[in-house]
Order: sequence, then structure tokens, then C-alpha cells
Amino acid sequence: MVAESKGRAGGLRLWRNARLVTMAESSAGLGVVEHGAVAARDGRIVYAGPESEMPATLAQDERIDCEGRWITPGLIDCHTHLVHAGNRANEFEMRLAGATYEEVAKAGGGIVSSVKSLRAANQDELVAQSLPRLDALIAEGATTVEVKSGYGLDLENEQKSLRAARQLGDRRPVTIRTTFLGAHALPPEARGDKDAFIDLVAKEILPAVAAEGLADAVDGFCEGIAFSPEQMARVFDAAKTAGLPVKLHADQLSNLHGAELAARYGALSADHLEYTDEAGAAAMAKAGTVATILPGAYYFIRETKKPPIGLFRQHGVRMAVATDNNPGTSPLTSLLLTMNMAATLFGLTVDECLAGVTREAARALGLLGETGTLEAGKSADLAIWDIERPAELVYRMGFNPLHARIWRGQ
Ligand code: DI6
Ligand code: FE
Repeated sequence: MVAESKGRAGGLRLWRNARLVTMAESSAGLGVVEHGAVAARDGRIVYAGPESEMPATLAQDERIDCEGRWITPGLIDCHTHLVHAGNRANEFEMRLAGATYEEVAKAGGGIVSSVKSLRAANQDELVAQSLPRLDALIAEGATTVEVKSGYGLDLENEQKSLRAARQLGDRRPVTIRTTFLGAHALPPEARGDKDAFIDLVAKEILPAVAAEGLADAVDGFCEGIAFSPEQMARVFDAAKTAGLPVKLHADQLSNLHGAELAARYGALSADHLEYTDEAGAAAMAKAGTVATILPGAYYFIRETKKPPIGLFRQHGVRMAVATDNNPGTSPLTSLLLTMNMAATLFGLTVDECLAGVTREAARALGLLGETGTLEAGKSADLAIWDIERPAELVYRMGFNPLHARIWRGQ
């Protein structure tokens, strides 16, 4: 890539001679523009479209010749548990040797073992352990990453997790969105009393986390092995009081009608959804709740029930695609591979996969006004690729064709 002239301070940067995947809602499919250009000023896109139609006044400052490469919106991972301590490769080995999830849990494994590791780590250690995972996402063009808490499960450790997540955003040129996932699992000190723990989450931990501005959204794990819809509703009521939008791990292992619960609360997204039925899909469509598809977890736990992609299409539910990076069910740090899995395992089209890690992922974070498409007014978050056609981003496995990544114009 050749910079043809140097820009003025705070001036206009122009990427020209490119092919664009704009993902603009107004255009069909990928919103492809051949012979395209993107111009940015002060970190914001001021023009994205055909180079020939660009206002002449914009063609002045720093010009970067993309030599025919493709530009997509910067990728967005809208569902991760990236801040965690240690790993659970030992449990993976146990499962490979035939142990069931219950046996692993009895041997001190499962989410609770990650809780123990996270509580033992200080904030600096958490940041240091999480940075390589974030760097792997960034290396493939991610410009926005959501990070959940949920391995602290008490006020001090949930705060530590969310502060570590915020700190990741200070350490790297990437937008971090934090989600409070206090209702993820029952910590040992709760002694089996789920209702009392939900009270603690809803009445003490969530309000304190919200008051400190540590969370952009609230999530929960609605499942037989975690919390019931009624318990999750109490957490969502507290989120509403705190003015925070909600999301939900719903219908991953069984159908507790989590999708409908999420829709009832106007959730930004409901995630996993392997066991969601038609009523759930219809409710999500009506509420505008995004379905976040997480093929990494499906693959890693060798689930066989697929999410009802056909119902989502039929009802017009928007689909995001994310890694679900976590130490137990999806140790995955590649959005490119995630797209390949979504296509191969669930039959998503190339267009759906690419929308899922850009525009729809932005929607699932409530950030569609800010990023996720190449349109004037949005943050200049771009990924520039050495590919011949967009399908290559979904087709390859374990190959990274990223040429350059631009975050907020830089
Ligand atoms: N669903 C999942 O797949 C992960 N959390 C959740 O709510 C599992 C997290 C873990 O095992 O550490
Ligand atoms: Fe998750």
C-alpha cells in the first residue's frame, strides 16, 4: 500500500482504488462497490462509495492506494468471555477420555474452576492473560470486542473483571464494550441457594457495577444448570432500573423459552438459541432482538441440535455471529474461523456470515449508529483484505488475509 502524499494534521485520509463491502442496510447483500473509496476525517467516515462520485474537495489530503484490495467494516466480536484466568485444557482431556460434564464438574471443573482462578488473579494479571486473546482477534481485523464478566460472582471480583476489560481498551486500539454477567453460575459460597444469589446480584452487585459505569449491558445464563427465566427476570428488572440494556444466554442446552423472555425485555440480543422454537423466533422478530449464533460452543461441546436458522430467516430475525471465547465451551479467538463454522455447520450464507460479524454484531451491541457498516458519519473502523472475493473470508480455515486494520481512522 502506497501513501501518495502526506495528510495535514487532523486532515482527511483517503483509501482509494479499493473494492468495498459497505454492508449498508439500504443496499442489497454486501453492498459491494467496485472502484470504491473511503474518506475519513477526525476518525469518522465522511465518504464511502464509488471513487468517481466522490466530491472533488475530498480528494486532497493523504491518499492511500489500496491496489484493488477489498475493504470491509472492521470486524466486531459481540459475544466473548475473553477476560478469564487460566484455561481448562485439563477438562478437555478428561472429556476426550470419556468423562461427562457432571463428572468434570464433580472433579472441581466447570465454570466454578474458572471462578477460582479468576479470584486468585489480580487485575494486572487478568489483563496480561487476556491481551494475547484480544491480540488474536485484532490480528484478524476486529475493531470492536464485547467482553463479559461472570467468573467473579461477587462484587469485588466482578468489578475486577470489568475494570480489566475496560483496561484492555486502554492498552490496544480497539473499542471494548463490557457486559455484566453476574448471573452466570452459582458461586460455592452461595451453598446452592440460587434465589438468594439472584437477590445479591440484582440488589447489590448490579447496582454497584452500574453506578461505577463499568457495564454497557447486562447478561445472564438462563438454563437448567444455571438460572430460571423467573430468576433472570429479576436481574433484568434491576438492569432496567439501572438504565442498562439486556442480553441473554438463551436456550443453549434446553428450551426454557429464554428467547421469549429476552424479547419481552426488549433485549439487544439472545445468544446460542440451539433449542429455540418458532414462538421464540417470532417473539424475537417482533422485539427486534438479534439472534447471536455461536458455532464455536456448538462445535466444542459436540452439540447436535442446531439453532433454527430457517425460522430466523422466515421471521426476519437478524443474525450476528460471534466467538463466545471462553475457557470451558469455546476457546476460540478467530472470527474468520467462526464464520466458516457458521457456514459449514449451520448453513449461513457468505452474506449472512459477513453481516453477522459487522452490521448485525453492531446491532447486537446497540452500536449500529456508530460502527458496523461503511457509511458516512460512522467511526472509521475498516479492515483491508488481500482477497479476490469476499467469500474467501468465510471459505478458508486457519489463514489470515488481513492486509491492514484501521480503528477510528488510524
Ligand atoms: N454458556 C457457555 O457456553 C459458557 N457460559 C455460558 O453461559 C460456558 C462458560 C464456561 O464453561 O466457562
Ligand atoms: Fe457465552
